[in-house]
Amino acid sequence: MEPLSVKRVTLTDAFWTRTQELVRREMIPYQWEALNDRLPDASPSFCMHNFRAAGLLGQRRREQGKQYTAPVYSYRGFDVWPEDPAHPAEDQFYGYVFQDTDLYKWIEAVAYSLAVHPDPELEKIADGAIDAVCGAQLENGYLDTYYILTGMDRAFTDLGSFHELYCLGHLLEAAVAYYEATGKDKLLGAARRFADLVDEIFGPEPEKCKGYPGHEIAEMALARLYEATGEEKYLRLSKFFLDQRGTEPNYFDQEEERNARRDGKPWRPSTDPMHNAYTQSHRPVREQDEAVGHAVRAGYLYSGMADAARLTGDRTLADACRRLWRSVTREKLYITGGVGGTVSGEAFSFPYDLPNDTAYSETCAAIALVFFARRMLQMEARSEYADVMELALYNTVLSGMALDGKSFFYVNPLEVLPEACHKDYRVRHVKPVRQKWFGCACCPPNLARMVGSVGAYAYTESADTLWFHLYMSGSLTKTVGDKELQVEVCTEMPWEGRTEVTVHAPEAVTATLAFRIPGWCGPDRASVTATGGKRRELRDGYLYLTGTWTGEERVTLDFPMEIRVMTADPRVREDTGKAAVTRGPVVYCAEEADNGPSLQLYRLDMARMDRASVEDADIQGTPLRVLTVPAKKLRADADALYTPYRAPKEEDAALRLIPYYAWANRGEGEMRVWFRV
Ligand code: FUB
Ligand code: ZN
Repeated sequence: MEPLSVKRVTLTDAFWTRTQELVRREMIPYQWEALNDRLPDASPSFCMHNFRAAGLLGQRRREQGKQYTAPVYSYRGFDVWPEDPAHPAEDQFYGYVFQDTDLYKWIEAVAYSLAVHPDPELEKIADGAIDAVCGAQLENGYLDTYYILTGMDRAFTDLGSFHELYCLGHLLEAAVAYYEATGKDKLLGAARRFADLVDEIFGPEPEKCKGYPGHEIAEMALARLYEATGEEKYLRLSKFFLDQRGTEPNYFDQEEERNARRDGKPWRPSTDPMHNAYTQSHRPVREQDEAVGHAVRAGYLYSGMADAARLTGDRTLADACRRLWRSVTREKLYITGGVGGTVSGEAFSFPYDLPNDTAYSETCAAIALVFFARRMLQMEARSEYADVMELALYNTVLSGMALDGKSFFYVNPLEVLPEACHKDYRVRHVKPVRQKWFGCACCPPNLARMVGSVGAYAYTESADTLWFHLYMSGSLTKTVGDKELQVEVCTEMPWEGRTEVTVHAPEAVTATLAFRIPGWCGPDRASVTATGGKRRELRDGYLYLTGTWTGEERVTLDFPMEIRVMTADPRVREDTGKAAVTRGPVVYCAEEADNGPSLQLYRLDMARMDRASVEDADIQGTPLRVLTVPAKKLRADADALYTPYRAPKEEDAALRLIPYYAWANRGEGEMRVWFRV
């Protein structure tokens, strides 16, 4: 099954076009300023600075030939910052080793925006940025400003942690997207030249390097490049990286040892059994059955595995994807669709360890989960994949950005006490308000490319079938043989569950439309009516309607959207005896702004839950639905830290709940998703 390109899906959806407009009008221009270090009071990026510095180096080399010697740096750490940020040296690299990727993600976001919203001025800026990227590229195709500026002698010597192949991956993603959106192939050409160089250096042939990316993404990006160009060597390289990962002797261990010797440092093999789990290189990928390690890396790896499984028909790889999917979604997924519960290594913790206040739940990790889910859907249409994709999108992905698109969360906790964020080292990673930018700014441009391409996640297709995974108002054309179905979707998701699909078939077409029955509704409560007597089959969470579509036909989907009080598996220690409130795909939370401080004093009053209500509201001018649910509030009148037990004194109360993604848009305050019941 193939996804539909961004260009093929016209979105008219109130919710998503508003969010995409934020990306177009706010985030893209704002992030361009950030990449050029022009945002006052925000962490500098030095991203464009690095491309320009690398271009300058190339220019000097060309002008001065062999007499030119590049500066040699004694410190070549993982991140480098100028002593005086206002006066960076024009020829030096700054930032994290993967700083280039912030621009690549931005270009990708621009591409999705241009695909549906031509904007010559923005395109000109992006073309200029692409010129800067190409100006930095070495003659042999190499393209990573960190090594170009700090010394090519170390290129490809620290794959485990220095992100070169991660930079390649993001470059490929951006280049394909920009080519598909604009037809311009300058960046694609540069990206292919870097990929070709990597293909010359890495591979199964005896003389080639047996390494693979320390931070995955090249695997899925090479698969995408293969699909865009038809060039099989890119798929082979992706497969090589996947096949190599976790084989013995472990490449990263060998590399560490080599580097220690090179740098005259002591080295001893690690005795930690989880060593290498951080990079998912602890075992060959086909033998992995538990999601471990750095969560973004993991999500990108699993996405690459699913791509390769689909494109090569590799069943053992597909089975590994299914096992890893189960591990993530049955044991390690927050109710908000976030993953990666621990700050230590920005990683998955052990099963059912899902703390709320110390949660990491990085925005990029939720985005990676969306990528993984979409690729599983391309392999097999099972609604559980789309359910999780939808959950992640409407909750943790969107909570990564402010409602005005101008500030961002990296970490997405489920419980916040601002005082703790300021005073307790254990939650130092949790910010009670969104930040303008980050030194390590992986999340904001990732969000821009995710939101900009969201239409491409709603559908997949095969020759005669169109699957509806997410419901968004808009239109598209499905071609079946030499005939067409024009499909129009009208919905109020995520606030109401009724969706009308109108199908225009100028000529009679035999085809199947497959509609996902959302898990939050279930097949027993869903109702689907269709004109024209189609054959109906409910399979793996999709209702398949097959038959001849002719003239104007209509499918009406009704997915009752009720307020649901959800509990967690009792093995999730932090949520035992607690409940969270959801409605449709949206998870709700309480904020101090509506309910006052000390949110821990509230419990949900299940006996009166039938009085819970839904109403339209807005936060900072953004329309949304809020809930009011009956609660009891504990009187906080203890006169000592500890007192003998007595029945709690509670009073009737009501909790006002807002969508989780909209929290922290009204200043600093407490927030909580899980409540005692
Ligand atoms: O290492 C590159 C990116 O920076 C990761 O994906 C994020 O988790 C952050 O560490
Ligand atoms: Zn991130």
